[in-house]
Amino acid sequence: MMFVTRITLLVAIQGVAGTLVARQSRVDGGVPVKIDVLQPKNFKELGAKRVKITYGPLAIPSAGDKDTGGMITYSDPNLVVPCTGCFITGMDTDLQWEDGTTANANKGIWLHHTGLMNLNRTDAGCPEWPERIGVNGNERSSFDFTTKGTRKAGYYLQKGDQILKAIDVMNMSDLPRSVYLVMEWEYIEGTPSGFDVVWPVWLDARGNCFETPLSKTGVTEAPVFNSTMLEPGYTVPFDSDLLLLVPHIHDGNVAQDIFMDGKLICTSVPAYGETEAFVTHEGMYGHEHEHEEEEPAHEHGPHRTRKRQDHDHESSGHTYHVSSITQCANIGKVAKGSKFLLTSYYNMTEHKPMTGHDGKEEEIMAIEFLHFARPFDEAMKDIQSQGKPNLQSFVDTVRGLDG
Ligand SMILES: [Cu+2]
Repeated sequence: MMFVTRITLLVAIQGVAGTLVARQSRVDGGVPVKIDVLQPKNFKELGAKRVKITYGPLAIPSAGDKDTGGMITYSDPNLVVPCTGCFITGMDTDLQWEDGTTANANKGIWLHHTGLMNLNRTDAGCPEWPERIGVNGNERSSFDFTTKGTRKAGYYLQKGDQILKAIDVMNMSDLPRSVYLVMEWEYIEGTPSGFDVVWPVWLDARGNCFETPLSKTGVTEAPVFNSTMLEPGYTVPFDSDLLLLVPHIHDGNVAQDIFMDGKLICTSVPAYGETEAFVTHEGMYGHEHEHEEEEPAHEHGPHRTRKRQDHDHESSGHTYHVSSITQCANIGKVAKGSKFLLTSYYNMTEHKPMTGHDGKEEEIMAIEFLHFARPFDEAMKDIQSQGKPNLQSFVDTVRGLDG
């Protein structure tokens, strides 16, 4: 039933909006959910809870669909969250089939991006925009603000907070597909004593408000190049604790460095093709193609950037995609006025970049989420003094980048 509704809505949006970004369509509205209760991983003694929320089905057109090319964005401006007036202590994200198994590149499905925003707060780096809480891609990073239960911290959701989630999914197969975005949320209700508020900052080579075109962030030439955030970077306006750093990059990345006042504080390194789910085969019609059922099994050994020497992926017809990336936790005290910059390293000779349906290479990304921990009272005072964010300003900026 929902499937039919969504297709109808999609057609309606495409009919009305002649200004849609080519080969990408948007579907706005509430996504149906299913909620399962799980065992919490940390702070069970403090009443922590864990739920799995399955968002979907999300109908993804085939790669051959002329309007979308198989790329679609679902945007839910009123996401079902597990609680309000609570600390979100952990988030895990996956894309799955109806039977709960992982939907991934080996089957022609790609979690291009998924981002969370709080529409009731303003962003730390770009105060005109709503607060960017986190971004994830096909690497499906885990966000654990408690560092395995060693830190009392979480993202505080207030009553009345409105959370927007955008989900970009790409279908590389010639069949339309139906997938589910699955999030596991861990949380503690109320305001347990001693818990710090996680304050997210989106650090980006493109600048705090995406003011620098990617082409201006390069300090060396493709295919082996850097993307570096230009001055002034991001300056933190309060004393705090730097709790967790989570990067987001694209295929081709080999490392990402974060600098505080010129000093290297974190290096993240991606791994490629750790499981078969993250390996595609070059296929027909110019698209990467899933295994045929009758095709004999291939051996897909792990290909980790941090260990690999050889570059055999192209000759063998396999493409190894980023399957995880390392994070940094518990960096320590950060003084007000500390300045953060980032450099991301790409090697498109060693790792094949993702290709879009227009046949062009996908743009790179160089993003790092800095999660600062702040005392509850201080953080709430700052939240209460914020103005109203402008979602349209963010949407317009992102659309401008796509075009
Ligand atoms: Cu991305």
